[in-house]
Amino acid sequence: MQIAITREVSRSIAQCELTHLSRVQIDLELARSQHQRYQQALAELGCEVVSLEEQPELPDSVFVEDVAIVLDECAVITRPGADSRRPESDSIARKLSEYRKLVYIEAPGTLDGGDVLRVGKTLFVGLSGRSNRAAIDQLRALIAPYGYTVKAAEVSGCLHLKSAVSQAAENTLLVNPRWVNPADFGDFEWLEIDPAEEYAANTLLIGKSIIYPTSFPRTRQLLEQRGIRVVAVEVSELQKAEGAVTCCSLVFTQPVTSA
Ligand code: CIR
Repeated sequence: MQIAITREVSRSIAQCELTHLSRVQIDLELARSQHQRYQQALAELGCEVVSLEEQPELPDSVFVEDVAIVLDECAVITRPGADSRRPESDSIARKLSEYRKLVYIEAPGTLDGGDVLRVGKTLFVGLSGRSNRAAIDQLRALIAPYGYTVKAAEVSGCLHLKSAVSQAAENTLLVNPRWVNPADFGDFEWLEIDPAEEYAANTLLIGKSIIYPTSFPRTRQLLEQRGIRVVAVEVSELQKAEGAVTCCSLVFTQPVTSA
């Protein structure tokens, strides 16, 4: 069974962190209904959605991906690169402790989950404005005992590694080659986004389907031509907060225990 942890959109999302985008008005009600539909897509794809309550004082708290990395053996509680986001960790850690042993990234390390692309036993970690080498070294030491390999990858021009590259199918990565170097990622098949859609490389793979924004029709066509099943969601308001589809959930497998 797959669990997807999500969190309701904060009423203060208009005060979110922005790095590469200019601030434009966010329609809170629309953001919330788009987020509802996103959660519904997760449920339709077989996830049990565990929705945490709103954190009114934490503008970016809907973006739960950034505060943890959930592996089969443990959950790594990150130390987000933006000061305003550090208080998001506590309640996610409490919830995750119901499922996993917790381990922590500590100062001077900073790490956003949006910088971590996990493919099998390999974790690619973006060196971005949010995540640094100290955190990468800590992460490597924390999870090496479980057989994981951690590889650093330079990111430029975007917020997180997964703004630039994400997994679209078992052996296929969707990439914007202007923001990362494909050579850093080994032997995967590559699908390049349509160059007219620079934010199109972030997709959330659940089973054999992907949750994907409606705002990138050209890249969506490329994905579908590869035989990838796309569940399209409208996320315009979350995109204005520099979010995308991976960042709104923490998805992990939980063995079904028999009574
Ligand atoms: C931030 O700048 O931290 C938020 N406004 C957006 C975070 C999006 N997270 C993600 O893509 N993993």
